[in-house]
Amino acid sequence: MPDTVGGAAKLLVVGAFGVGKTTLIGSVSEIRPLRTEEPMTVASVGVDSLEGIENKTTTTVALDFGRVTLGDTVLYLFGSPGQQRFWSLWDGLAQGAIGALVLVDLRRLDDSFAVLDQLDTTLLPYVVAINVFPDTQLYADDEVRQALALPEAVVLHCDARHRRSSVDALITLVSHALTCLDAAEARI
Ligand SMILES: Nc1nc2c(ncn2[C@@H]2O[C@H](COP(=O)(O)OP(=O)(O)OP(=O)(O)O)[C@@H](O)[C@H]2O)c(=O)[nH]1
Ligand SMILES: [Mg+2]
Repeated sequence: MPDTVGGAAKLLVVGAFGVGKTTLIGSVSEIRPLRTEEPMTVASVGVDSLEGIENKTTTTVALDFGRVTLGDTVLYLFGSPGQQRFWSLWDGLAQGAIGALVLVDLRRLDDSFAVLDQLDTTLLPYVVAINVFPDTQLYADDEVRQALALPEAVVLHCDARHRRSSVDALITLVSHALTCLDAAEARI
């Protein structure tokens, strides 16, 4: 790595089907993101709901990968597929990560519970990022925490299409992950 790089960290971007994971990694990545998009076919009708995301024509079948440098730190971003049928990939994706950004679509909040359960198996620190769509009804952060049954969770709002907003979400995640790491070290 060049001398200008002070450190590097791996982050996960997770969330239910169609919440904007690929969009977020694409909006922040300084390299052309690696994508594994495949067209959605009639086979997914009735399985993957497109309610609220009617323009979506492809889905991630393995992972997204991107890179962004913030200050002197390089962040490697790994996005997971949204559907449970692809979750065998999670173990490899989570290895070595310091934290996870959990993207949530408040219009389809129920879809997020399975992701949060899966995330629990990794023991990674995470923050909940509400990806705001035009018809998203907004709630206070405490209401979101209550609805997700996560009273302690860090909650933020973002627009995954916009770099600044996505960068802010990642900064919040890194800061939270480092706080958790410090707390874990202090306990040793
Ligand atoms: N209005 C709005 N649309 C968004 C936003 N983020 C994503 N979209 C749209 O929502 C759709 C889903 O985005 P993706 O990035 O493919 O979602 P994903 O989570 O990667 O989906 P899967 O990998 O299939 O689970 C796309 O049509 C995006 O253009 C957002 O912040 N606002
Ligand atoms: Mg995707």
